[in-house]
Amino acid sequence: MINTPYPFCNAVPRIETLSTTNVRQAETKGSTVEQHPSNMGAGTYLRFSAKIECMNTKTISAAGGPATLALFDDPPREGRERLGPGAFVLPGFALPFVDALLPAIEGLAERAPFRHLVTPGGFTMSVALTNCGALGWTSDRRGYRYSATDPDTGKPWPAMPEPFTRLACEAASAAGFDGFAPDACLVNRYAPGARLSLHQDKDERDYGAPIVSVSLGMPAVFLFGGHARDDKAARIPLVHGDVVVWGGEDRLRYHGVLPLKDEPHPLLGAIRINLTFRKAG
Ligand code: MD3
Ligand code: FE
Repeated sequence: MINTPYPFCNAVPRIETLSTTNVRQAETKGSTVEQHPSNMGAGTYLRFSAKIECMNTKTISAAGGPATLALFDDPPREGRERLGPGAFVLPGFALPFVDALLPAIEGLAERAPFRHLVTPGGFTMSVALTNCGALGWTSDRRGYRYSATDPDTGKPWPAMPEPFTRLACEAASAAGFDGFAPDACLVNRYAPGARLSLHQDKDERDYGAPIVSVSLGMPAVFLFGGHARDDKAARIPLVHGDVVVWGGEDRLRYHGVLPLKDEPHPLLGAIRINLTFRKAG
């Protein structure tokens, strides 16, 4: 288990203040030491008790010896990849927002905890979820629906944090959908092995608005299918910070997520978080 500073990853934080000598010592003992992502001050490090093997990391030589640099130190990946007439991947678009998103997700999870819902067919979803915004997506034996309240607490879902709304709107604009005003944000949490089988998103009132999806943490392979369940699906690898926008003709395509591999991410550990922004009501 990797320690991360975010309890929604079910891991205990290990944030330490270390001197250069301490860093070297910890590394000799097999720990991986990284600078704390949110600039808590010089000398603040994240200490991982085991070596992390992860894509998106590179080892550099610095004055204090080799150190692992995490994704947020990589050069920004820019541009726009077209998947279909109305579907775009914006690689790394969410990276500048990550420092604001993660504490906000932590706050949401305290008020509306992640849970594994049961589908109308009686299966428990491998993905755990929660919601924020005016409407939240839920499922039980009676069906799928959007609800203004959390069925677990009877209270309204937490408000959509400001950085969520800003990221969703800016991403939609970058993909050519101006004026996106999401009223629902579904937060999906994947552990290794969790998956989402092929489905369409049809519970929203208006299919005219796009859907914006933000990937955080472990990488995933996204399945981008056609308008019939049996159409061949393209496999789209998505990594931490990627944003996908789906609208227009592509809005009702079948899609899903392959079972996640256990490829821990330096910030979130063995977790993938996906934020899905929708205009539901
Ligand atoms: C493609 N979640 O919660 S949204 C979902 O990674 C869901 O957790 C995905 O699918 C996840 O329903 C990412 C991606 C998405 C949403 C709507 C689409 C892809 C789409 C509509 C058409 C085509
Ligand atoms: Fe979906």
